Amino acid sequence: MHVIDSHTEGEPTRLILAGGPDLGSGPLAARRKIFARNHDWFRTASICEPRGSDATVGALLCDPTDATCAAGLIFFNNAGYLGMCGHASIGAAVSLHHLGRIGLGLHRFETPVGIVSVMLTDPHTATIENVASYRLHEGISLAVPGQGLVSGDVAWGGNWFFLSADLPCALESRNIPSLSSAASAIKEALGAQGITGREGAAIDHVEFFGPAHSAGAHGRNFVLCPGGAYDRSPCGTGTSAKLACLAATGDLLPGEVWVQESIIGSRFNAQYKRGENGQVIPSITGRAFVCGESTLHFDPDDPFADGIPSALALS
Ligand code: PYC
Repeated sequence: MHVIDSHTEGEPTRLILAGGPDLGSGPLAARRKIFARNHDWFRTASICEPRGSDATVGALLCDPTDATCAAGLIFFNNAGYLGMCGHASIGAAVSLHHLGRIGLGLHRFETPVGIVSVMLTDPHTATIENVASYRLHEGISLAVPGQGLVSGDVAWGGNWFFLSADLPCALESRNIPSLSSAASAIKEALGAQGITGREGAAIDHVEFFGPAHSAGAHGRNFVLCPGGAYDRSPCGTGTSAKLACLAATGDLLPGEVWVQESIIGSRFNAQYKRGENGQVIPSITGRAFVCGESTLHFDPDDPFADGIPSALALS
């Protein structure tokens, strides 16, 4: 299996170039179902330990069904499958450019939740125009064991998010373990109390937000991804969900720039334009760097050939 690794503002992406499972040529959402049903071992084998890490997001490069798209991408992590992934779309664009497969300029990628466009402005910088994003619920009060009542919004940014400014501790990198366990308790409480996204979809990302630490940024976040890893980047879909909430309250106007800082201090520049039915179309700009290109080996005698699922994904 041939892969290229990059990180986008600190968050790793492994783009699978060749050697993936045959998923047919249907719509990407259908191919993702076939992937999950028949080839899930491939997900853990390619991105979990010992070949990857809990933080690694996989992007399987597929032929798009839409001829205007440069590529199809199916995203996955240590716990399962993602709808869209902002940082990995930026990572994939930079990696495909590094390989000489796409040039600078505008490209379209097909994903299981829709088409996104990517403007590669230099070999490291890309702006994705994400799928339409919106706030579904405002100011939900959630009873969370050990934390009391936590208030937050539910929003779609290509994945489902619960966004809260009720912080269990300061948004500092030294607090990542406490932020992770508080966010994970919130996720469990959402499930237990039947609070979901549209059509009963699980809210599988939790985002805390608060004031920025560095000059020029507008906010800092901490995002817990499904599977228990935190996003090292400001999270493309999480920033999109945040823009949808800011647009809903009138705190950010179309075209105004929102600089989102991550828990490790990396940044995305974000803005939105109005979409249909009160939705917003977010644009997220970030930098990615290629950090490796390799061939993964799968020895039939290796007891961990299919990867070691993360303890959190198992719990
Ligand atoms: O950038 O959208 C994102 C993302 C989702 C999960 C990890 N990163």
